[in-house]
Amino acid sequence: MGVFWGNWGVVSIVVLVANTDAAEGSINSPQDNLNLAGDGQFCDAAAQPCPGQRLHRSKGAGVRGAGEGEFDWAGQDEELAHDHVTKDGWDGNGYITFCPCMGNFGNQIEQYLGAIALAKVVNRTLILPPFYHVYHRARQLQNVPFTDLFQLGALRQFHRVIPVHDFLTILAPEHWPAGQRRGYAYPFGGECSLTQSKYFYKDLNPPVVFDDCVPCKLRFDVNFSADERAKGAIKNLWSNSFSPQSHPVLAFNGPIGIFPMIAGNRYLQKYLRWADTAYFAVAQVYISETFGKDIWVAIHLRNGEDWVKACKTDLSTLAYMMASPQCHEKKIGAVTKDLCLPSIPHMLELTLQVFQDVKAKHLFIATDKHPHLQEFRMLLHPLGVSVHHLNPDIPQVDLMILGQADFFIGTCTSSFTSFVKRERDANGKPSIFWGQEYKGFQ
Ligand SMILES: Nc1nc2c(ncn2[C@@H]2O[C@H](COP(=O)(O)OP(=O)(O)O)[C@@H](O)[C@H]2O)c(=O)[nH]1
Ligand SMILES: *[C@@H]1O[C@H](CO)[C@@H](O)[C@H](O)[C@H]1NC(C)=O
Ligand SMILES: *[C@@H]1O[C@H](CO)[C@@H](O)[C@H](O)[C@H]1NC(C)=O
Ligand SMILES: [Mg+2]
Repeated sequence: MGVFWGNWGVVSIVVLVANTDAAEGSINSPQDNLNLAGDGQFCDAAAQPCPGQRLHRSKGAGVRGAGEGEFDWAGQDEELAHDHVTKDGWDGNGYITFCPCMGNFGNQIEQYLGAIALAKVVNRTLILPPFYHVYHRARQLQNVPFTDLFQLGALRQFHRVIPVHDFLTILAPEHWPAGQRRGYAYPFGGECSLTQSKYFYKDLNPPVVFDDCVPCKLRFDVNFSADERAKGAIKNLWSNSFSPQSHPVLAFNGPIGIFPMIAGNRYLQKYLRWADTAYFAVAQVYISETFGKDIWVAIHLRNGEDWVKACKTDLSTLAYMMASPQCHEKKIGAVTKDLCLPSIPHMLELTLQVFQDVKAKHLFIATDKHPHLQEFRMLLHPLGVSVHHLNPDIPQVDLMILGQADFFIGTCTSSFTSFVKRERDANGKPSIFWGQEYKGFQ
């Protein structure tokens, strides 16, 4: 069934953390192994498109996931991968879109997955909004198109989607003309305001101006693993309130999926496949040059100032915190300090247990702030294990790498970790979390 927004105490923590995320863009940790800093080859701050520069590689050339996931998307089905939308291709069942404008990348992806689930159930085409922002070493990238990071065709295996730019340039002029555009808002605090969306949609290309604002009271998410009857009830409620005839385009001013996302929708991650970009190539080259055919363990350390502050909350009163439902049941007292911000002794102890067990040759450390290289090297060099840290130009490269490790240790409360965990689950790769007793990777 749908889950209503509730538990305002927890929601307000999420908002607090999302706001402080803005300060964490600069990643100052030292580099190791591969020097990408200032390398204009991958992302020239002055040039477009960025970061989604395409590689012109031959069909099926070693794209991630080949033979691992449920489908091998490499170079398949050009029909699905490209837009052949014409102005006659209007979907009579209507469209839905949103602004993924809460929090950072991990949060935005969860909002995206919630939106994908809802679009599927209400059977409207999802207009794919750009990511609100993506951090880059040189500058913050605003409104990064979905297709700069992910494959269109993979998502189309699940549902009808269209990039917002195509929608606005091909379909909107005739079917959703200026002067008839309504924005939709969840009534936070009872107000229907388009301030936020005006800001967001005005930055689209072409920009969207709304003439009207419609409050939406259907404040719940779809649980994709729920039964068809429950999903049918949601569909009916939505179609009765917003028929495609009178509400052809539901353009929301904010996220339409809750955070943290509903567990039943996590598997939808398998339809998010990294696009074949220069960034993806950086990750692949790094992996093959650093690890070769050896077994390697990857860890995610979330420890920037915003995180340290968030984890100072009185955890004992919370049933869950931020992304923590990914690693435990929601119950009071379940969030411990080591789940949120693991201590160095705990991290070293768990890492040692893992290396004694899995006999890997390398450790890869991804972090928003402190990689603790010295500590991990002192621990692992005696075992003949080498320790690596990349500090890439954009955090997505770390995600690409973390997803492919043989073993992964993540931060339970972090949605950056959640991305990795969901992707690894989809590919049958094992993961564990800091702050939990080590019981092996089975
Ligand atoms: N490069 C890099 N950046 C990270 C890492 N962990 C966190 N970040 C940055 O910090 C942000 C954290 O925000 P978010 O993705 O919403 O995840 P959450 O705050 O941990 O739930 C990320 O989007 C990145 O910009 C990491 O391991 N590597
Ligand atoms: C969903 O929408 C598509 C496209 O408009 C349509 O072809 C299909 O019949 C719809 N499915 C249902 C179950 O209504
Ligand atoms: C989602 O649906 C499944 C199957 O009906 C159920 O087991 C699960 O508890 C639901 N989860 C949520 C968060 O509603
Ligand atoms: Mg965040």
